[in-house]
Amino acid sequence: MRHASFRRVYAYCICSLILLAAACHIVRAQQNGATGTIQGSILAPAEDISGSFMREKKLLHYDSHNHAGEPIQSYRLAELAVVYIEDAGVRAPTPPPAEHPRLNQFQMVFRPLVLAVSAGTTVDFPNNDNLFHNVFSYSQPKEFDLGRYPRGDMRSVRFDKPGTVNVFCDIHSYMYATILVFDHPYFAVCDDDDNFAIPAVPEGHYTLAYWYGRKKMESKRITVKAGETTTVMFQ
Ligand SMILES: [Cu+2]
Repeated sequence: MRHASFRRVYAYCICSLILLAAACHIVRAQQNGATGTIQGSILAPAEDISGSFMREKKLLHYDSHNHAGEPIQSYRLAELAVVYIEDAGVRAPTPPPAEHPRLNQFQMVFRPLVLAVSAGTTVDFPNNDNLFHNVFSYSQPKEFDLGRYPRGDMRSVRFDKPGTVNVFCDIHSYMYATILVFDHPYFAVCDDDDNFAIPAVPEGHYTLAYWYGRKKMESKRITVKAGETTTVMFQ
């Protein structure tokens, strides 16, 4: 019995030392400027998620409430795809952006569909539709309910804890978006040419994940070396 318990303590100590060594390595790499770049591209799924989603849900409600004749905007890739390191291993908080990122309510959907922010960032939720919307979340990193508010109003939420926050509207049950909150700066939104770049990543081994639309699609083990560029393709 005592022997088994000793083994558990021994294993715990070894694991702690490994994690500590990894964290120290990243901090040292940051201090030394021993960083590399991750860059690459994604191949968006053949299914047009934004097109099918909008046809299925939004058109039912859009015409009677909104700007007559205005074409419905599909999501751009930058509103759908985020690439990020899952296991940065140590907190590397970054100052929140001077300008609050926005999760718009426009044409009966949240835009973007996925929003990536650093912990400590305040996100604005403007209502740009000709009817009331609501914004709420029951997710563990941040529970909130902004109530119902009309066109032209905007409410804000600060996200301090890292994690995945699922956001809904209690009036339109299909309205949904995801806010990914990170306690490190190693994430990037894909541009409209399918490319992404994450600069100044401390050298080391990581898991790089790719989120598209409503879910994580794929993750890959990668190695970042100082002064080098690691190229990653997701499809
Ligand atoms: Cu709504």
